[in-house]
Amino acid sequence: MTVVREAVKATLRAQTIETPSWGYGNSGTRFKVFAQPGVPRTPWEKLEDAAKVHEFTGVAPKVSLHIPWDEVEDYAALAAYAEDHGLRLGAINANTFQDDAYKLGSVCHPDAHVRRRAVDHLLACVDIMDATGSSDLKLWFADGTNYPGQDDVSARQERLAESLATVYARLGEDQRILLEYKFFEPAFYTTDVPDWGTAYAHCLKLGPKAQVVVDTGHHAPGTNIEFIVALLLREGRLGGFDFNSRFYADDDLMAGAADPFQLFRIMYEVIRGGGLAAETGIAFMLDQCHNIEAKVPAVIRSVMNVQEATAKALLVDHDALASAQRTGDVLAANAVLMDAYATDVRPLLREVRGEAGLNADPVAAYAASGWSEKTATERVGGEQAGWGA
Ligand code: AOS
Ligand code: ZN
Ligand code: ZN
Repeated sequence: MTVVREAVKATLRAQTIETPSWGYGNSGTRFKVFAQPGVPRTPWEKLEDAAKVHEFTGVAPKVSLHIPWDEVEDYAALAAYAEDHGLRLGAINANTFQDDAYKLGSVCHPDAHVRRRAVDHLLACVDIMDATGSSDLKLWFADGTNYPGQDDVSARQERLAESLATVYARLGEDQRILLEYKFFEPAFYTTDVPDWGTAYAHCLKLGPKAQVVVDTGHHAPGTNIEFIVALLLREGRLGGFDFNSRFYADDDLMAGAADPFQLFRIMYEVIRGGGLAAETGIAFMLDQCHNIEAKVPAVIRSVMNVQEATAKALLVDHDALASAQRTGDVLAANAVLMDAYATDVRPLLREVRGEAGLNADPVAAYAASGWSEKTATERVGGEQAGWGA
């Protein structure tokens, strides 16, 4: 038992969760963006906030950027600034959805000029990755149609494949495409990458440096996300997660807030498939917006929720489970999982933090640090970080 506990603690210590730069900025719905005092005004200040999350949790050393929301003159300098703050720059998120030119799509647009513009942006993102040392180009396309007959759905797939192939050819040896899917929004009739199957098919065609991202908010209600995770992991095509919570659609609420049991089930499949091992390269990212709650503590809470789900999933008794599964003891097998889920892992995580020289309670430690008061005084005129919905 002690051996198991020590192994679980070692895995939890080694866990890495990547936080999104846009989660630190002001955000809202299409109805209203509520500005908060002290929000970062620049990418540099977003990194300062992200550094606080890492300082108090010890497991959030990477930050995803979004281009152009995090546009700077010198990306190598931004990477150096991250390093000075104990961080590394993670995925570069491209944006082919906020220009007027993209009304009918970007990489799937019927006009070759618009497609070229979108592809050029993606290639520019790879240039940025070269400068920052990031290995991941994260692609989510808002492309789709609103009405039957609006465009040729199959031709759009062809354009998508062509555009992706151009970008794939530009990738460096240690770089990859992480392709995200989402079943609706902003398009309402067809979406060009609506589901894991479409993303997987494109990744297969592209080659081994293309993998799928599972954003937990991007599925129809009732979808069994952990099955998708198990399948992609098995096929070597699970590139990473965008963790967040949803009650209705792509709500981007704090990970583990709406359905901690689902997060546990996902983490169980990750662990079952060996996905926590660093060599699999699975990126455990958050993709969230904190519209009404304080941002830095919300990111801290989300990181802790992922840690708790991971800890519970690590506690699943594999031998007992395998034996119950072998003998067809449905109730016993289910009980093994439920026992792990019902375990209060907070004492274990407090221990892990204490042993790492951290305060056992990251939220309280952050509150006591005075960072939110300091930034509220010093950062006057924080802008919306880009994401409005
Ligand atoms: C959009 O719904 C996707 O979740 C994106 O991953 C992300 O929220 C956006 O691209 C911000 O970078
Ligand atoms: Zn996402
Ligand atoms: Zn989303």
